Amino acid sequence: MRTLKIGQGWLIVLFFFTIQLAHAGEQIIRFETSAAYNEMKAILGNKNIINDIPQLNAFVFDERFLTQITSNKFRANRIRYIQKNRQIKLLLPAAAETDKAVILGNWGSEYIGVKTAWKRTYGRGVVVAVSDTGIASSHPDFKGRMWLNPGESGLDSNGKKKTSNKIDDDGNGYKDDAYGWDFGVGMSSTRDNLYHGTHVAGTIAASLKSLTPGIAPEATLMSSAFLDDTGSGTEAHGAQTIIYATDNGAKIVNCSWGAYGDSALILDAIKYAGNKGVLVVGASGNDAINTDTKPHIPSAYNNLDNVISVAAIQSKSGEPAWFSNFGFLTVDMAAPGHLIKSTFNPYYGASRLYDTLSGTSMAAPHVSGVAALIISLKPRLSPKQVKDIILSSVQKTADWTGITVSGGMLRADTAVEQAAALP
Ligand SMILES: [Ca+2]
Ligand SMILES: [Ca+2]
Repeated sequence: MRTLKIGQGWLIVLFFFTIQLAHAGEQIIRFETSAAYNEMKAILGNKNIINDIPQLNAFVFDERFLTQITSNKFRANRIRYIQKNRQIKLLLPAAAETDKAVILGNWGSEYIGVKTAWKRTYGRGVVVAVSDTGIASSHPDFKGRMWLNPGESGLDSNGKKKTSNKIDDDGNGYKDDAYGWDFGVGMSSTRDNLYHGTHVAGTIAASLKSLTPGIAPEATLMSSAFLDDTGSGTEAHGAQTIIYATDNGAKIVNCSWGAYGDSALILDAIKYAGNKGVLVVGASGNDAINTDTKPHIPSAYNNLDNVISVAAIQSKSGEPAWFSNFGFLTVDMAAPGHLIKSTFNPYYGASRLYDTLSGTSMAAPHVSGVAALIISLKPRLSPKQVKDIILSSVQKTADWTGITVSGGMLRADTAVEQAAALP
């Protein structure tokens, strides 16, 4: 991982995401019905099923079984799709930059008018899932902010702690998932495998006492992780982070990751979330390209009512950040994403609690934070209503007209006032 060190120990790191080579020989299959899915599971046997996604009648299997699954026409009729289980990986850009990060402070939250919005709400009562590398939950700025699964905490009937009794006490399919889940390692998510998720989480809901308070500093953070210490994860795990968050009470899922191409499974996971009233916020990607011609997912699924795709604003100038993807059809709006100071994983590298990062990864959580403020005020709003408020309350500018759906930049103050005015 390349980083560039500039004055006072600040690190400037930019994240570029793309799909790498297919994950070694894994395929994802989705069946039309649970009957066909159960039948194929029985035929293949548990030991040959790498990953199981019952909510979508889907599972991951080794591709050496592909012929066995597809050769029977009767079964093939009931297969909705088969796709490779590709790998998603964080990448760094060709060029790093030096800039005056130190003097910018918390420009992002100030720029969108968050202090005015805070007169109405701090986002209390809303669970925001961070689909990422995990969250360094012991960071002091997350005190009281982390989600605790009520069904996996306290004592069981034998007097053992539900957090560690190796029993799926709440029956949600995951043993001891008291602190969310890390799909990459297959256990409860208590740490950040890198530092990316911690930074994103801080922008959403670092506490008011933080040096860098989040946009919704009383919202609750759920870690639904899948990216490892190299920033890699599979498509199936990415889809599962969205499904897990949905099933366990999150109202918003922040996806500061992505890939080029298409993914039937991730699209289905997002639809699953939408049907259960969950909003997905996606980063538009960092390759300075038009994603209308080269779709970047999940952000380019913004034609769905429950997806908002977010580009990055250059620090304070209001212009598109030099790296930000854009798209008249596929990018909804812009938010601060350049030289953003937020919480950092204290266990990564030279210990520090804050750092400054750039990327559309940093822009998306500004929107997730505003969505949390809106839902906190009006919990009954649908994802579409929340999206409509956020897009219709943007500050329109010439810079963003024609290259985004809304033509403008996130406004926390205007969005929250619009929500407050609703019956
Ligand atoms: Ca459980
Ligand atoms: Ca348990």
